[in-house]
Amino acid sequence: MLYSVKMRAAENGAHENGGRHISGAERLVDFDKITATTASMLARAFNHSRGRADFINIKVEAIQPKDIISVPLLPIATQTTTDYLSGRTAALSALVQAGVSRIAAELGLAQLLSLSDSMRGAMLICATTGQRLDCAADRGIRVSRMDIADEISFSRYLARQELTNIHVREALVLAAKALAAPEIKAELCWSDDPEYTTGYVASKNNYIRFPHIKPYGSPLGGRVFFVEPNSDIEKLISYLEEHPVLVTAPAEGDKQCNS
Ligand code: WAQ
Ligand code: MG
Repeated sequence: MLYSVKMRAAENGAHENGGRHISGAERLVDFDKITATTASMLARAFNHSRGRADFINIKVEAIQPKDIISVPLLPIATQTTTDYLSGRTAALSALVQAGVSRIAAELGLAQLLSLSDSMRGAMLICATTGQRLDCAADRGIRVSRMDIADEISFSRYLARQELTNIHVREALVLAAKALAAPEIKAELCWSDDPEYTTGYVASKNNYIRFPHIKPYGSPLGGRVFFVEPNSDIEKLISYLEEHPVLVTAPAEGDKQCNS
């Protein structure tokens, strides 16, 4: 049996009472890893570069094994740019390449940039019109109940590409779950951790990293999912929030396409 372990932390009270989002995390772990997982989530919430959490919610729920689906990791590519503005221009091109209309890509980026502070979840935006589709306002939709299927092969896979940090590990798992939804065409994301300037565009074919996509020191980050027009939004939200997903990394020797 696997257990979903979720953490969300805020400063100046709970999120629902207007507290500022500090940190969140979600895992699917075996019973004997629950204690260690919650301890490391607490440590993370209390030692975060965004601020000092005074509200932490940790939720543990058993997951029915029959409900779990497997999805593959997306191949990783990196596009280095000289500064964050050209990083954003390159990210817009990647979104258009993924089938998002130019206007929707620009409106998605603009909505992310116009946030006064980071949300704890993601915005759902129409991939054709750029219109916001969810009603989650400043909260956003939080993707949950996902993890890597095999920690050791994932670590080896990342080490071969000289990627080791927690941001990339978690983002790859989240993007793999999100892009496995038929309704999601592409994702744009960068971190709200002030010191982490790398962001990415994920599509059905790949996960393209942009090492400079925001100014160093900015606490403003976010996520936008670009959604096919006429999608069933409630069904998509229920998949993102509730459907348990394990992500599989390619085995050693498997080729990855860095296009
Ligand atoms: N579901 C939906 N949105 C989320 C989730 C989630 N589980 N977790 C975070 N977000 C949103 C939320 O608006 C955060 O403010 C924002 O994303 C950034 O979250 O090197 O670390 O956890 O390849 O700070 C990307 C690049 C790192 C990784 C992203 O995001 C790489 C990152 P953070
Ligand atoms: Mg963060």
